[in-house]
Amino acid sequence: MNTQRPHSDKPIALITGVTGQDGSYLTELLLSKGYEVHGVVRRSSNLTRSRIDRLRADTSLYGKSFFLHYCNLLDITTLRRICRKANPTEMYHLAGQSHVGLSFEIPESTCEEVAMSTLRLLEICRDEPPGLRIYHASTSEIFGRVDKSPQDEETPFRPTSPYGCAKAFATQIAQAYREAHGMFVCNGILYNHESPRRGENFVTRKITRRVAEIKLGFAKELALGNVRAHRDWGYAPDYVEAMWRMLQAEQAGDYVVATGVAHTVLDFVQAAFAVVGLPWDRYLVTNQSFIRAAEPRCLVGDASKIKRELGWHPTKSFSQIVREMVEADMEALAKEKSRKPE
Ligand code: G4F
Repeated sequence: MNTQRPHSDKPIALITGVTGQDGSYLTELLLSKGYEVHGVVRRSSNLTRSRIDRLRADTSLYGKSFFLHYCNLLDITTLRRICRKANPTEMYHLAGQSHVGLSFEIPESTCEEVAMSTLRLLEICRDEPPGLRIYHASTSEIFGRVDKSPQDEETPFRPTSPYGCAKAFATQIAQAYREAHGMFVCNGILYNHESPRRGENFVTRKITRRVAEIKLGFAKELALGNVRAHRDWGYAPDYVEAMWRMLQAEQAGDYVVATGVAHTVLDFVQAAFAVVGLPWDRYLVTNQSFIRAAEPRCLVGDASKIKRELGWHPTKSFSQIVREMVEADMEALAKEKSRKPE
């Protein structure tokens, strides 16, 4: 079936990975813009106390302009059915195993989820009526062993992890479908982006959570791996704005989304301890088990293209992001403590 897309008076978005940091911010952004939003949720996702809990509990939204559908990304028949039912004008593909370190432990399932699921989703979209716009969540990890900084859309792919390899495939297959089938598919090549909603197994949130625990007397040390690694850390709500802008462009393309400023993990540690007024060197220890088999070189992005063509700009500095995350963790921990009986 490949008939014309029926006219709808409001834009409709389908989001895979809706319960994640980015999925939750994107849902809020799209709802605020008047979209009908359909989220695809893995059966195992913990939906109670999840990042979209507030939206699910809002009876003026849930079941009216916000809908959830259960589906594993490998269940392609169900995914196709959901797509038919939701009839989206925009598809945001964010789902998949996203922890780089873990991808060395579970490379096959990472590649299945990240690479093959993107291909399968593109195949579904190819059979949809024309006009569907697709966003694929690519990543700076595709650049890996870089020989120049900052990187841009022309930088060659030299991934260093199973995750990076899977994303490189997914990015290239999205480009191939854009060229071969004329589909509107954008790759957002996003550098690290953080917020209080970041998962606790990523280094920034691990640091801010542990700093709050140390400050409030629940922990004694912060154990990390390679603190010399460089990353270009931005603010997650800015990055979902970039995703949306890509799908409003006249033409589909690939865009680097980054701040252009690199910091080390140690910079982040120092900034986080400074927020609570504690000396970082008293608490930081190295744990070899967090050191990865391989690391990319200095990842820092040149976002000139998206700034020039789509008017996107980052709104928060490194130190503002660190402060917001530490303060949010302090507040959440203090609340948890007041709820627990002594
Ligand atoms: O926070 P991370 O785990 O993020 P990483 O590996 O850069 O990946 C994140 O950003 C990518 C780019 O947007 C995404 F594609 C990906 O899905 C994910 O969102 O690690 C950052 C750095 C690494 O160099 C790591 O080796 O921190 C170093 N690190 C040092 N100690 C640690 C730790 N990372 C973690 N997770 N835990 C540690 O204890």
